[in-house]
Amino acid sequence: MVAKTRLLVPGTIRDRVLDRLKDAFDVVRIERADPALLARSEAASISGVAVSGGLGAAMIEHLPSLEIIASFGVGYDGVDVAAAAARGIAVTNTPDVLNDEVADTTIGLLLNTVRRLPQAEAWLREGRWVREGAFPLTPLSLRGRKAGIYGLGRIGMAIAERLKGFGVGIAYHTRRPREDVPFAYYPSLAELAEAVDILIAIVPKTAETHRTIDAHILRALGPNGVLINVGRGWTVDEGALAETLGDGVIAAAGLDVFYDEPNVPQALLDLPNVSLLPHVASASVATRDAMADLVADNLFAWFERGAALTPVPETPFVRKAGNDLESLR
Ligand code: A2R
Repeated sequence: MVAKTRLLVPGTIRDRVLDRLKDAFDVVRIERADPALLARSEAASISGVAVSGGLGAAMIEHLPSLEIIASFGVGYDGVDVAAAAARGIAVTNTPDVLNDEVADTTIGLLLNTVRRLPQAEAWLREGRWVREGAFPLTPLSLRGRKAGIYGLGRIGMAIAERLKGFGVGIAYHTRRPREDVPFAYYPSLAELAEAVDILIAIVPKTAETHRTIDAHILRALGPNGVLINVGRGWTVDEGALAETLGDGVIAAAGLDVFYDEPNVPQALLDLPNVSLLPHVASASVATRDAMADLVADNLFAWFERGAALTPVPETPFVRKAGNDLESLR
């Protein structure tokens, strides 16, 4: 009998990934991505990894026969892609299948933030409608606003499509303008913030996007400004945000992501004009199942047909016997 290809799954991952893999592969589980938890002899037999969360250089280094890392999620900042690319190891993510869910959640968070719907529901549930009468009118409204999307990629476009239906203006900032959209392009984030009164961040976590939404950008957004972040907490200076929200420098914020999840700064929790969600943008059963399937399908495609379905741009490799490095570029 031919030995099955061995995969490592460090830490927790959606059961559906394991169910999909268990018959075709020999799956090895360890509690977390820590080289100390996997003997060298066993590590040498691992050809692929399925992971939700992260895989650092030390763990990649520990796996000499590794060919592919299938990461759960569209953001793959937790995987040391440079270390993988240097060894010709393919990294895959789960793009597109979550666009609509994340965009839906973004609109929900925007409405919650502007129209204070969670507070209105709490008002009803606490019996205040009966005792005190109508919930106070919201000072903010979407009417007459202009939204700026920071990151007009796959998810940013799905958000823009939805925003069209709300009758708000749409503008964006990316490093390079897109040829295929009618929206106003701003070559810097500061110029975008100046031009709009809703800023929606949906950029990846990279060295270039670290705390780019700082006091300067928030001041540019202005006193009627609303910040929505559904990308990565890394992108926002949370201290500056809490201060500007408290001082009325901007009007309100809606956040699904935080700098140090699951820890949310007390200064944000204490503010009445911020709507907070526990990183749920893609978190429906249907969408997480689709993401799980794409993790498994990438591993099947690699080992059965020699090419992953959704490799990240930094690792455009195809499989060769003996795992010789070959680039598609
Ligand atoms: O800059 P461009 O032209 O490559 O446009 C990308 C933009 N982007 C940036 N914009 C301004 N300054 C930067 N330093 C910068 N880096 C990237 O972000 C593009 O418009 C967008 C990313 O789009 P996609 O790669 O299609 O990612 P997707 O699927 O929309 O997901 C975005 C992020 C994930 O990386 C996760 O962190 C999060 O959403 O869930």
